[in-house]
Amino acid sequence: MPRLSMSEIRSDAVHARGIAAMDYDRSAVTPGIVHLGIGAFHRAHMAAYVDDLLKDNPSWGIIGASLRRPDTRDALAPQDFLYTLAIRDASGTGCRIIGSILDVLDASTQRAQLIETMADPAIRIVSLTVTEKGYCHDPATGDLDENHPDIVHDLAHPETPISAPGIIVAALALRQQRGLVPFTVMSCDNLPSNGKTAGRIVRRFAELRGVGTNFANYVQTVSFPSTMIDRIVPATTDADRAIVAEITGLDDAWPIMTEPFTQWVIEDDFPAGRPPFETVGAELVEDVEPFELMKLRMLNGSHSTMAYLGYLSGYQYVNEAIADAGIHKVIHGLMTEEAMPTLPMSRATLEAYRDQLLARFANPALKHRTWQIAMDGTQKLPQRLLGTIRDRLEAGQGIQRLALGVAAWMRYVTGIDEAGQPIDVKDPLAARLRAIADVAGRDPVQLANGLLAVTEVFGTDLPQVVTFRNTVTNHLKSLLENGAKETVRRL
Ligand code: CS2
Repeated sequence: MPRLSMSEIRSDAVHARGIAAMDYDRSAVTPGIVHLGIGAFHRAHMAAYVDDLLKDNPSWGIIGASLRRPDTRDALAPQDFLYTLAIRDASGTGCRIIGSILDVLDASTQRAQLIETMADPAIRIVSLTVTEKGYCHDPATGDLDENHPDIVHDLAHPETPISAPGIIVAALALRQQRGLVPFTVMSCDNLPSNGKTAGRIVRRFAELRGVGTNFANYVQTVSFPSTMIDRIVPATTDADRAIVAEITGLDDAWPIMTEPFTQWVIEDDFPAGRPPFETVGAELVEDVEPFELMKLRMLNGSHSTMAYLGYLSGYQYVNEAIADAGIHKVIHGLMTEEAMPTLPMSRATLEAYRDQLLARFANPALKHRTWQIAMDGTQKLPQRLLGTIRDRLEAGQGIQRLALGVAAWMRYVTGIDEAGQPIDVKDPLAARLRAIADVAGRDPVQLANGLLAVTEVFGTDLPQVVTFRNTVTNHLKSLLENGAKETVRRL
């Protein structure tokens, strides 16, 4: 089978299959955006929006960068950085070829080139999907973690940074030296007020780097619009590669599988200019926060709760978990009774959003693994479940289902499943969590106490709230004694 490439997509065979591919002249496209974290999520979401607008706005091509591994570059370089986006649901799979990514740099071997590219006057936006942990922050407070090994490294070696804040600040310093206006930094990660968080972290890093008042003032002028980004993107498998090859007749080393739904809400604050994102379906607004809160608390809060309960119940995929009547009821209740009353939108809007989410979770073609979502719980819990819990406790309201989500995470990070088999817990704090679990054994009180003392997750306030501590501990006791399915059934 021929490899996907610019010449292959012009072939009659591909035309005959009716595969949509770039309605623009790719050779006329020039870069305007550098994207840090060129993973599956970016390629299913922002890169597709940009692909839609290049026809009329060819100066907004994307240079992608991966901060840790060369795998995306290695997969895409031999295919002219093209890839297939496969959109799947029960009715079938539709493929299109995306060409908006013009190059991919691997920061670990091409760092100088990446920073130089970011300092190019043509680059007006630096966007990010580096995942929660890529911000090197304390998830509970949202402040830069000054003891984070990558930050310690970057402060000692500011010219050869490895962290996202370090790379951004190095590029900004170069732009300032050259008398260029700064680029806009657009976070596309699942963090509360992601723009504000990115801004706080970059400014603090710049301050610690200490390159003078002028630079501090320059960094103050950088804008950090917040965005709410939404599309479910499971990790690509070999089975997916085979499905895509069968449809397109081309060998794509790294196609991206996603759902039909997509949403992007962007704060309109781009002093250095931006492409007309609104012409391709994005919503440009003054304040993204209500949208972000709704998404984090309803979609992501449900996702994490389903991931832990589902995994422990033996469900490999989200659609299997949500098909379980007990889990469905917990998730429906978590959204309706516990999350929705904390959100500023109208009841009708929230109900429609909830129903749409339940249908999206049930998409049988997505094959979204519970294990994938279970990853990095320490970075996700604060904004997905704990913020909602804080608001409800303050208002004297119940937290049964949210607390079950937290307890299921605690049970999951013990690293042993209900059949006594090891769980591959992926988390920056995995070793610490495991050590706590090993000391506590199967004692729910000790386990809950040990994990609640992880202040990066729970802060210093929540562990002191007796209702919270007791509700979580009772659920954890039941999870350990009766298992996840039975605990869900009883709730
Ligand atoms: C998921 C998200 O992996 C996860 O933690 O909850 O990636 C989710 O699929 C996206 O936020 C959907 O927009």
